[in-house]
Amino acid sequence: MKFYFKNILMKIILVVLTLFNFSYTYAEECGLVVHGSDMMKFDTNEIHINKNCEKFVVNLKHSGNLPVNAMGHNIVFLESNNLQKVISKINMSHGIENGFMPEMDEILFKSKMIGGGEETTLELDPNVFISGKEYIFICSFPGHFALMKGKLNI
Ligand SMILES: [Cu+2]
Repeated sequence: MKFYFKNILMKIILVVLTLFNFSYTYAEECGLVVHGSDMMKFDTNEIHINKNCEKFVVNLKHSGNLPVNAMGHNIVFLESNNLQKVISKINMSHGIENGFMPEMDEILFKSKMIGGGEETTLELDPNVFISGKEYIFICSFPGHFALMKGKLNI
């Protein structure tokens, strides 16, 4: 009888530990905070997207002070092969609310463009990314992609 209770207690402890570990891992891997700065830089050049996540949430924060029309940042996800095509379409005439880009199938996900002190979130569906293909993220403010880009690790 004593052994029986000990066994149950051990099982409960294991379940609690597993649940705690699971939620911790989930929180760690299904979202990420990316900072953009007045120096026209992202604070990361690689984002790991866990395909096991139902959704992946990118929280973009602008840690600078400059306004959106001078140093706006967004985060745009696309296939590496489409980079030239997408950046060739970046133009002030498309407006800040559209990230200075026209509607394009090549743009997989695009956040709002923000200025200093602001933040925005973008939900990605990890299923959109196909293993084996190469993907990148950029800021589509005209001229920023030269410095503000990084790759995805799927
Ligand atoms: Cu930018």
